Amino acid sequence: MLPSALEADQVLADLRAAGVEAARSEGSASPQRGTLPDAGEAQDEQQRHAQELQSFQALQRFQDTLKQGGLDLLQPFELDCLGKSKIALPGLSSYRPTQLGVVIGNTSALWPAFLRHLRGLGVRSAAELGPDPLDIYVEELIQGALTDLLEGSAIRGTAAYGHERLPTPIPIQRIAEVAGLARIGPAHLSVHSRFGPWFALRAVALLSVPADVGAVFASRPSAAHPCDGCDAPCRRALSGALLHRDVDLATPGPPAPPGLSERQQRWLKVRDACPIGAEHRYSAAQILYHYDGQREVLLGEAKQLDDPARGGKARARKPRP
Ligand code: B12
Repeated sequence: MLPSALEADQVLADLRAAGVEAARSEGSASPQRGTLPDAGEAQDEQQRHAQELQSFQALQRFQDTLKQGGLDLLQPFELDCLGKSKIALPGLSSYRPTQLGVVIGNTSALWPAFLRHLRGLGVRSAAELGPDPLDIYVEELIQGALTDLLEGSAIRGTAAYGHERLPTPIPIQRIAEVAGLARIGPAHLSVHSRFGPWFALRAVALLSVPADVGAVFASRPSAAHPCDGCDAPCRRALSGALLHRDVDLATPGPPAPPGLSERQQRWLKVRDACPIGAEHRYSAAQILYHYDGQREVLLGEAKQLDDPARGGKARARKPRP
């Protein structure tokens, strides 16, 4: 939802006040008392205000488009965090350290949006789909939202995708960590304070606006490590998955969807071992797609697959992280 002009003005005023506060606490020079801005300065100020408002509204639309498409996690951060943590990203050097980065991810909310999209395309058989339809969907959604953002404002921007493996994958889990979205747990899964490991990381956007404009996303960074104080049952599950042993597949826990291969049942145990976010576990169909790459679940079988009484054939395929 776009804010009304009044609401937008108020948020901008708050953002500016926060900026002024930050500048003061950093000890930067404050304006001299008693000096009135001349007409030129007032005009500059007005122009800056209008541009900020435009950026703010364009970012709101960017957020709305991504959320409607199922990318419901947006975490803003100051690009300086990457430099400080020695994290490199393609294109990063053409942005200032004070500018805005956004980590884009999703919870289980992506699945129904993705299925809706495929239904809209009228896809009837798996043969009509490319090898990674979800990655393509995510990329088109983000690229589309980004193009609208750049065309509708003076912002410059780009996005790097977590699924791209060449020349090397971007360290999106470490970026999510420094951005404050989620922390890396003992089983190498990123753990969110609310969703646990039941979310995915999709892309990082770099935008040429001051980082504080990211307040529009209203997503506060989380400082505490959600794994603090946990006795890390995921560790044992991880060694079971890596060594194909050590975990009794019949141990209590949420049932694996019928038809999931034994190898992927072990990987699923790693996520299920986390005590946080179990209520946000993916549906059976989403698990079969992500873990075993079963594409039949995309074509109208999703509802039946979510019924635990239904059986199915195991097909071990390449996982779709
Ligand atoms: C290649 C890959 C894999 C490979 C190998 C991983 C590896 N590095 O050895 C395999 C196929 C094994 C794999 C498995 C899975 N993956 Co994977 N994978 C990736 C991918 C595309 C690249 C990893 C990478 O090289 N990163 C770059 C390096 C530079 O990053 P890094 O910070 O140095 O290292 C991090 C990871 O590499 C990982 N890691 C490092 N060493 C190892 C060793 C093992 C055994 C594992 C599992 C992970 C791991 O942890 C590091 C942070 O602690 C990422 C996306 C991404 N761009 O990161 C997804 C990603 C890490 N995978 C993800 C997932 C969900 C999975 C699976 C559950 C598969 C699935 N079906 O969904 C499993 C099991 C993971 C688990 N721990 O339980 C998610 C994690 C989400 C989350 N909440 O944490 C990611 C972020 C993709 C996504 N779309 O969200 N994955």
